[in-house]
Amino acid sequence: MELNPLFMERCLQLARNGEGFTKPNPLVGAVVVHNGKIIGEGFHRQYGEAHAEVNAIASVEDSTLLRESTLYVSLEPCAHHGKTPPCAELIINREIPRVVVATGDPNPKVSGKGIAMMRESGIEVTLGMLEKEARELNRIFFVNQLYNRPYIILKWAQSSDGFMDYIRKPGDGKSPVIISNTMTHTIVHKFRTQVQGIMVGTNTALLDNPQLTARKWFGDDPVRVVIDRENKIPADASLFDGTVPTIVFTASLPSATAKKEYVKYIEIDFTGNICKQISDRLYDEKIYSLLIEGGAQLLASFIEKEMWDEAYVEIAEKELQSGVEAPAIQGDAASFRKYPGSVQFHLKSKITRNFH
Ligand code: AOF
Ligand code: ZN
Repeated sequence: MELNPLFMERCLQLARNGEGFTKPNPLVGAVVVHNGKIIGEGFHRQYGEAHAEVNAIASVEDSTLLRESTLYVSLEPCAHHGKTPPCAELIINREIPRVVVATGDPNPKVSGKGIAMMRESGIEVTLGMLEKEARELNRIFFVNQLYNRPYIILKWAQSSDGFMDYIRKPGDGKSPVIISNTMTHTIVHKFRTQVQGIMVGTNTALLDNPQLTARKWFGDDPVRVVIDRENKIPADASLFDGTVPTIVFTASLPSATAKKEYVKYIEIDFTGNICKQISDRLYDEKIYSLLIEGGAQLLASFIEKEMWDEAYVEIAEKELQSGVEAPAIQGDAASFRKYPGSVQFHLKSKITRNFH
């Protein structure tokens, strides 16, 4: 029986339909192939709901054909009783004779056990088809499972000559330079739905009074995270409006009366490595992916500590000639996307690196 990578490509395509909804669980797609034709498809739609394999198997109209079919799936079928029963067990019970898997599951509860269970039952298992693509798709999940830390994405927009904004001070009434256009702005909101946390530094919170919500896309808003060493962000700031939970990293907890509803205060030691403390504490809070949107100083700290996985840098064609310098990143742009219809701006996306 010849195996066809196009079927695995279809799995990855299906998996992407879950983008924004499965976090912190992986994006997974599966297809059932009979005599070279797809007779069933499924993907993981929503955190806590049925896994891809379950949906694909359930979608097959004539279930007797399962005994002569091949199941393609983009992640090793699970072997554990989690929110759902083990998929490897389902595959065995439905007597599917062949399974093709893109990549092993890094989750220690599964890791190799799903493959072993199926092989022990006599199923012919092929592992590693489009493995690189499948791991790339679930890079957040892999980093979480392998290194027990959040996946960190840096994001900023800059002029062609490397400035993020004019120099502004709280209270001086100057508006920020608008670098993003409508399209890239919307894309950023889409990114926001794909992460669990979004962070800015104190200056950005004071100067821009951001909401940090994904209101221009559909999906969940990430938890907002802000650094406020001296608790000087005012109570009426948008970050404290209660529409979305907010975490504040501070040097000392505010008095009970100054504490705001919907806000969780976490004390850290500002004389130490704050990036590491933030990463560790957010992971404890089950925030497994973090988008850092500025300002320059906070981004530079994470770059300096080499604590980032990916950077989205939007580069405008116009020059500013002076202002707040954008952080400098050593490394290559893995790809460079120019959006059609975007006359002035490029989104240089994305620079990736290995950080363990
Ligand atoms: C998913 N969707 O399609 C597959 C997953 O808590 P549970 O029961 O949903 O189990 C989550 C784990 O199951 C997850 O960490 C991963 O190891 C494995 N596979 N998860 O959410 C899927 N195939
Ligand atoms: Zn499963």
